[in-house]
Amino acid sequence: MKMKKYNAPSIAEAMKLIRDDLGEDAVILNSKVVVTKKFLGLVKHKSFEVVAGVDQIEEKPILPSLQNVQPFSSSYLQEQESVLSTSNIPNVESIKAPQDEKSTLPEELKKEIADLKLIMQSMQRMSTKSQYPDELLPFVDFLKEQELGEELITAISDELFVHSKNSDAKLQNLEMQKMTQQILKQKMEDLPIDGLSYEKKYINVLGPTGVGKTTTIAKMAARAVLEKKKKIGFITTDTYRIAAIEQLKTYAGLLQAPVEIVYNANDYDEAIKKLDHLDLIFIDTAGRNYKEVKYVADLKVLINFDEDVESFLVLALTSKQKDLESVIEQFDNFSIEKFIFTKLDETNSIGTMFNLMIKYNKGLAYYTNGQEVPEDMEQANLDTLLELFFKENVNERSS
Ligand SMILES: Nc1nc2c(ncn2[C@@H]2O[C@H](COP(=O)(O)OP(=O)(O)OP(=O)(O)O)[C@@H](O)[C@H]2O)c(=O)[nH]1
Ligand SMILES: [Mg+2]
Repeated sequence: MKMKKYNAPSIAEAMKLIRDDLGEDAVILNSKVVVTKKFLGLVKHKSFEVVAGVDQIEEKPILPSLQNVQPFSSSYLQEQESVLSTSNIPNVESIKAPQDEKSTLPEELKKEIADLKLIMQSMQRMSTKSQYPDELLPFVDFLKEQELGEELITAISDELFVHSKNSDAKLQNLEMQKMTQQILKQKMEDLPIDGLSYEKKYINVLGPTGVGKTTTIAKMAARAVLEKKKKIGFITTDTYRIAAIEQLKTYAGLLQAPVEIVYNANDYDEAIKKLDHLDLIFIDTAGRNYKEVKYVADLKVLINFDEDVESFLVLALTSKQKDLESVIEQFDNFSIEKFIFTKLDETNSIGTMFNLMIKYNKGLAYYTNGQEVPEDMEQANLDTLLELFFKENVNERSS
């Protein structure tokens, strides 16, 4: 058996090196994580060392004698070249049988081409799927269904792979869950994950149209009054729609709290003075298309973002991750420490929460799971979030 040692930053990359070097019949004999330290041990670099081997077999020519074979026409070759150049992994289905050579090709060669096509199809399947052992694949698929980001999935799968190679027993689902939770925990443990700090007087709630800003403010305000016995008030800058003001006034009425409506920066200063005697002031903002740069700039002029303000960006989990990323980037220069995710009850996959928090280094204050005020909201907690990730259905998640 021919044996070789490979070193790569991820298992996927190591597998590629092995396949390229030793071929598809190579087997993994051993693997381990290697941590190297640089700069007096301050910087740690992780890589994977994989030992692979392959039985050496006598090479036999695959194709029969090609003496009588006519070459393919240059137009056919050009056509196939353009198919291959459009993607890294060629789509085998798109490689057509040569039309004009049909009559001149010997039967034997036609059969060889058909066989080659089958081999390529199976290689294509292998290259996309089986870089991990079979026992890991359903779990990797689950992570994908949860819409966890590709980088996170690779990091998790690599660790599981190394663990499975180094243990005699088959990895059980529960064990894989625990390891995944541990990996995500390591990546998130420095993020601020909890509810309102109750240390700042002003609470700004920002975000795109219809995500649940006003409803979430009502939920937070109700809890501040009922659970923390705080004296609260509201300011709304959403003066574009009568219904929006009425919506906030209804909630304020139930909590017997004052509401100030603010049209410009002067009104804002007045409102602040009027509500100065209160413990907490919740500021509701207009839902506007976040792509309107002017709206985001106007917000900055109107609302105070000084040190006595806690600002939250509200994002609905029913939106596409790419769109949520644009929103986050649009609000980049507002000092937002924590997200609030809404409409968890309307989705089955919550990987997006983890992706965004890790990518943008932001914490989480609450996630909401329904329209009822104040009950349909959970204060964020890292361990609960990690448990939630593996709960099977939305009803359990909403409890
Ligand atoms: N299913 C579900 N619906 C929610 C949730 N939170 C809010 N909603 C609903 O979403 C709709 C919009 O909520 P609002 O609170 O008015 O949203 P908004 O961000 O203030 O909207 P604009 O002020 O128009 O930008 C309402 O019908 C809410 O009841 C939630 O967690 N789950
Ligand atoms: Mg609103």
